[in-house]
Amino acid sequence: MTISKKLQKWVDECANLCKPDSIHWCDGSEEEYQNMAQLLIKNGSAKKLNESKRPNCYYSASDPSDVARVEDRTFICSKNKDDAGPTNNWKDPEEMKKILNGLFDGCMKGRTMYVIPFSMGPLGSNIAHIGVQLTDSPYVVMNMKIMTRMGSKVLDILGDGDFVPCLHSVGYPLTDGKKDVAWPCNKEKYIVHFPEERSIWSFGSGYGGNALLGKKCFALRIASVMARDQGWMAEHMLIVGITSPEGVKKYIAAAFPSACGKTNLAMLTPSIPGWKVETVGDDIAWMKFGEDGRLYAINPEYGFFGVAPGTSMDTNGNAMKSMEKNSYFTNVALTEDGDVWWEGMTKDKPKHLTDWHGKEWTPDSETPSSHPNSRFTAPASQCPVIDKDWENPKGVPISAILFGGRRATVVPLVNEALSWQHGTFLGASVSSEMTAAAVGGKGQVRHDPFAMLPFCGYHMGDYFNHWLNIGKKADASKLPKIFYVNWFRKDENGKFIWPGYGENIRVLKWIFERLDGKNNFEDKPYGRIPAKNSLDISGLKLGEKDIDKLFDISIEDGISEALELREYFKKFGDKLPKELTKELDDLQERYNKL
Ligand code: SAT
Ligand code: MN
Repeated sequence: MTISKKLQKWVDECANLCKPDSIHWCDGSEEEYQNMAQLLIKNGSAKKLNESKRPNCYYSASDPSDVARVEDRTFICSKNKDDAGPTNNWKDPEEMKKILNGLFDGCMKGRTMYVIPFSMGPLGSNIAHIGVQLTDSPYVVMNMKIMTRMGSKVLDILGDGDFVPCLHSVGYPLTDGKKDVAWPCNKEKYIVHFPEERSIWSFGSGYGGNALLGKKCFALRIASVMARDQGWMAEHMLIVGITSPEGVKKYIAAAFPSACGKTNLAMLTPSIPGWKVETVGDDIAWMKFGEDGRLYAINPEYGFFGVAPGTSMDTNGNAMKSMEKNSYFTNVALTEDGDVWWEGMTKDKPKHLTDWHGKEWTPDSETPSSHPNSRFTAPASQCPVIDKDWENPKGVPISAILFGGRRATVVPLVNEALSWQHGTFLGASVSSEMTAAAVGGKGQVRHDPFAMLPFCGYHMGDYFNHWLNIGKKADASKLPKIFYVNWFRKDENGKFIWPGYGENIRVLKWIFERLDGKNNFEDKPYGRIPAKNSLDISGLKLGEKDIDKLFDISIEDGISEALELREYFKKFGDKLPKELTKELDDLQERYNKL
């Protein structure tokens, strides 16, 4: 292991502050992983699942107060408040450091501090970046091993280069003989980013994006700042390769808010013959221009941290197969024979389970057996349809970008942007019903531009501008085409109209044809939709009326949506690019002409 002076100094400083009993440098070995598991099991924090059912798999249940990202405790501490913008919580960095220094002082007493060197992206790729996370949670070490490339090999590549320092503590010191609990955490939580310093401090939570700092904190919030400064893109997008029956392959990236089906789309099993979908990533895309002027994407992650409930052999067989072994399950239910279960996994509910609270559960129970934001952590390499180029250090060339959200009304099944600028406007206009992935507000429609609302590390108005600049500097003919999709349209009885999942290939097929320049579209004020009979619905139990409903937007609804968006855009003040106002004016004019 090569440890640079800079890294050693930072680790020493953090150890002086956090005062752990010992320090462990993670080498990333399997032996180390199993040692962590034993520690957790001994502490009552984890269980090993039945080896013959789910080899090398572990399970934890969190504290009921620590189950999802805490957006109201997440801060972007840029020097100027204006650089964090109206969509982020902000505090002066010096003031925040004072608070954090207080909280972290002695916070690891009685515990071990683990040093986790990790690479976001294939080791040595010039799109990849390195971080080092310090944590007092063995659960985090295990999950980071699945989610990132981690251990001594990363230090060898790092040398004395730059890394993003990520300091994490569950905030539960074992002082004065205090006994540990199964899921240590703290009522007080702070998920803090210092964009100028490019550093992350996270206190009080052990769950998901709050604690696995390579994911949202680094690969999105800090990386979005790096991307702005260096002319690339860090996006909340899945990446898939789609191959047509003729054997032509194109890659697309797609942005959806958390828990809106990115993992399902990334591993889709096509319902129509001849089409193939292969997975590069299911949550985050880092994209840079290649020498040929096209945008290339890598998946900075190494695993999937997917929502469990609703995942089944029917909805996402590839995810189910990805987690057959070497995986970690959090907040799902346990079966009598030592396996896992969650709502929607099988049609028949098991007669008896232990729910995520550790209580007995039967189908008559009034609460679900698994938390709605319960998760599986599984190695991406285990996905049966992982793309052969998923670890290609150069990335894969992107032909289309999709935006989407959960909207019961007003947003059509699919809609093509007229240009990169119009596509940027569509991205900025994304709104979605909130899900269990964040604490609070479930079901409420909220604006979530580019599905980046909780993840943009700087002023969202500047982010819009960064997107426009990418478009200006590129050769337009080589840029991905942009589309907006909505699988979640409901009818007057509140039922989903579109079957979704594997049937979404039908929409991808139309998109594919549009990328090939086929003229099978019709103009609407908001963009281009499939011309009559050009969406392949053969074999679906949908009538023409249903299809019409999927695209139906009345003039009044369209205009009121535009007016509402104009109101929302005011939030960004002078940072709102004039190009977006122009797109809004044009949209309204197109409606007025009808
Ligand atoms: O941020 S998490 O990784 O906990 C999950 C999500 O919001 O996608
Ligand atoms: Mn996500």
